[in-house]
Amino acid sequence: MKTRAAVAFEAKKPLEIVELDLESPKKGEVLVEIMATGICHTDAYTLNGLDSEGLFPSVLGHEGAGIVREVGAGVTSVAPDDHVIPLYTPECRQCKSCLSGKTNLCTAIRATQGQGLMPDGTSRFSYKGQTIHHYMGCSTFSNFTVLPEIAVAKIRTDAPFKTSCYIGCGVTTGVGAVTNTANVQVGDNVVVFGLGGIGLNVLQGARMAGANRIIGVDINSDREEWGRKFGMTHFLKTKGMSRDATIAKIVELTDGGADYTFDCTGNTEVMRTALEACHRGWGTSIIIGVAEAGMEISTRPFQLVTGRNWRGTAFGGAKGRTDVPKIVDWYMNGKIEIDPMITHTLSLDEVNKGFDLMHAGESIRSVVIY
Ligand code: NAD
Ligand code: AHE
Ligand code: ZN
Repeated sequence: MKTRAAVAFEAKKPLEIVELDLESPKKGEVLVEIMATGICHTDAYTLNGLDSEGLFPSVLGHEGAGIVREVGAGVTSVAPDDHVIPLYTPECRQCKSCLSGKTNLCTAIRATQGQGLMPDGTSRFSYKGQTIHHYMGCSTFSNFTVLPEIAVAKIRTDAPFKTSCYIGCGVTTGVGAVTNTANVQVGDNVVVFGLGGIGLNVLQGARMAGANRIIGVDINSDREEWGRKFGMTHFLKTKGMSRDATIAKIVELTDGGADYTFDCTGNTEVMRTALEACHRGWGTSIIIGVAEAGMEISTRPFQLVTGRNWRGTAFGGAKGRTDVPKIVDWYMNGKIEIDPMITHTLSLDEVNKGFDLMHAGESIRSVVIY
């Protein structure tokens, strides 16, 4: 079949809207009509050539919601007309990682996913006979996409696509980092570095968990108003501030350092600040931000000797097929908010504008509606 898609033909070039050929779903795969997709900073990072796994040409996008239109042989867990959210972190429930109960990082199809291919080692997308790669196993910047069955979460049919697509990455990543990875407790002091599409969801996760002080840190002062809407109690504008001054201010506000800090910037200097702003003896810093290829983190080992912990999280530690439908329920029951964070809705033809708005700091989430 044919599908309209925004294709990343080359790094650092705008996406091009073209009609692609899309093969039918093979064994264990499903064809999904994407109804809406968010634009996450990770899409921009890959498009800018900063991802060590980045492949071109490819169909980016990994924050979608849609409807199953066809299933391949052997598919049992979803059927045509089911509403689904694609999962860049699948959940096979059979691999060593899934069975360990210790991680959400299913390894069943990770190798081929990182090569921009379906589990059988081939792509379903092509353009004028040339192979186009999948991205993060999702490729939601295509109106129709093919996904492995283990990489879709079936969700309730009354959830709007425009907002529930955000649960495919940003919402789950931010809220899950608090509830699954950190397990923030009532009364904990929390600091969130970077109040964008992910950081605001960490804030609302911390509010939901009953955190005491919830400190937001950003270089963009417009983010103060945004943070306060989602539970932030204190704001620190760090543009021009040294690491030591930032840490000193956080230590003062938290009576010795934070119980939990979260990096939602992808900046390795910020990651260090976030670690060192943790409380001596127990504070934990969680890296959410994705750093560009070649970057490394550093700190004095003494920071860890004296009890600070450095951790990371992907997709908020969520097991997609199990947890995503529950997060959709949280949204539909008013336990978490999404609507105000969708600042812009665009057509597929306007997708490049979504990247421009992100880079200009003018959007929280832009969503493409098909
Ligand atoms: P975004 O562009 O919406 O927000 C980033 C925010 O960080 C902005 O408010 C920006 O002003 C702020 N910022 C930038 N540099 C800063 C600095 N030096 N100090 C303080 N604040 C600074 O991006 P997003 O969509 O929220 O994504 C945030 C990061 O999380 C990205 O690196 C993205 O790739 C990553 N991410 C990771 C996962 C995961 O599973 N681990 C999931 C989604 C996104
Ligand atoms: N491919 C990159 C790393 C990119 C990365 O860390 N991706 C996150 C999700 S970001 C979503 O917006 C992730 O899930 N990582 C776990 C995984 O298995 O990819 C690189 O550095 O090579
Ligand atoms: Zn993302």
